[in-house]
Amino acid sequence: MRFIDEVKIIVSSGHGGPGAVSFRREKFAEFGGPDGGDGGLGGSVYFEADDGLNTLLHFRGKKTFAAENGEHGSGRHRNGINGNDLILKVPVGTIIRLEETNEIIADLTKNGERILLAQGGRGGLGNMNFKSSTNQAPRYAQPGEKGVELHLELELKLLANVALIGMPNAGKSTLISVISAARPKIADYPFTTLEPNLGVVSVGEKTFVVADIPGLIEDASEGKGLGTRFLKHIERTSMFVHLVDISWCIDPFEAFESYMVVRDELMKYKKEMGDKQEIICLTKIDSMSDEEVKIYKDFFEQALDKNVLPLSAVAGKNVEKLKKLMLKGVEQGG
Ligand SMILES: Nc1nc2c(ncn2[C@@H]2O[C@H](COP(=O)(O)OP(=O)(O)OP(=O)(O)O)[C@@H](O)[C@H]2O)c(=O)[nH]1
Ligand SMILES: [Mg+2]
Repeated sequence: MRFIDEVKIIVSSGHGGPGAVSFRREKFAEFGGPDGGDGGLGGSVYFEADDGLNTLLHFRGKKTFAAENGEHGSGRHRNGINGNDLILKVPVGTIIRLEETNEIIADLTKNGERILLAQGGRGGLGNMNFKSSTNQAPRYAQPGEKGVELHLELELKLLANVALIGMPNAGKSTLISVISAARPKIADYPFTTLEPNLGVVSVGEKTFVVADIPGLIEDASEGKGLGTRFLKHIERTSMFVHLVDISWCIDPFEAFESYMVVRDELMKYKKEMGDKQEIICLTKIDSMSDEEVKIYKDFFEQALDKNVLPLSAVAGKNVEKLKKLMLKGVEQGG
């Protein structure tokens, strides 16, 4: 399942501070020896892989990232303060290219891996370094070395954290279109989704990736329908959100049966699929009365001994709540 998140940014390391020209002042001598200190080192730019991040979304909206410059040296042999380094966190799996040549200069594959991309400029030497037998009073200090500016392209192949599952027509694509920028084709007949869609969902500062796959039908694991062709793509997600359309059912038994069909197919595909975290949503509740919804909710909760969430993607009912539950599940991993 290919979905690529890309951003272009400019990073620059800090300039080194210039060295100082200064002479010691003493009571009876107008000029003592040279005592100008060195400039501070410019800050460097590092990239660090962090498995708490799932997307490059936090780079959107800002284009340039700079480490601090080193400070000037000063008299009395005082060296300038070094500029702070800048550490930019990126998700594990981020590839960094030079924009101009397309050359890959970093490929961050392990959590905590840190690489130096732009070295800060060296501080210039102060005049205290240039005293010699022929020049007792050098009036010269080095300028600081310039920092480096790099135009970069960051690229991340997204892996889904959450998969939406359910029968055809359950409302999976509608939900992903409401919670993310994904714009899948939606239609009122089974099997509209032919290829999985991925969408990035934000909750406050946090983001995660949701996959919408074609619906699963009975005997999907034996090759019926489209669903299981895509099950391998969602094996690595931390959780499932299982959508059950209750709006068409005659009674809760029928709804529960349709839930079990999907569960069975998942587990026939691979038994471990049944152990993943699962949020169950009863969908399309905008077309039902509260009393009706409650009957279904109670039935499911008693049968499964866990909470289920009534949902309407169209009316926005419990959508925010679902996003928070998803985030919690993603953070717990699984
Ligand atoms: N009333 C109502 N209709 C909905 C809701 N969500 C989806 N629908 C409708 O249900 C139909 C199917 O929705 P989809 O989002 O395409 O369902 P899907 O689960 O992606 O279907 P497949 O891709 O076939 O598996 C469409 O006509 C939607 O407009 C909802 O919250 N309320
Ligand atoms: Mg769909």
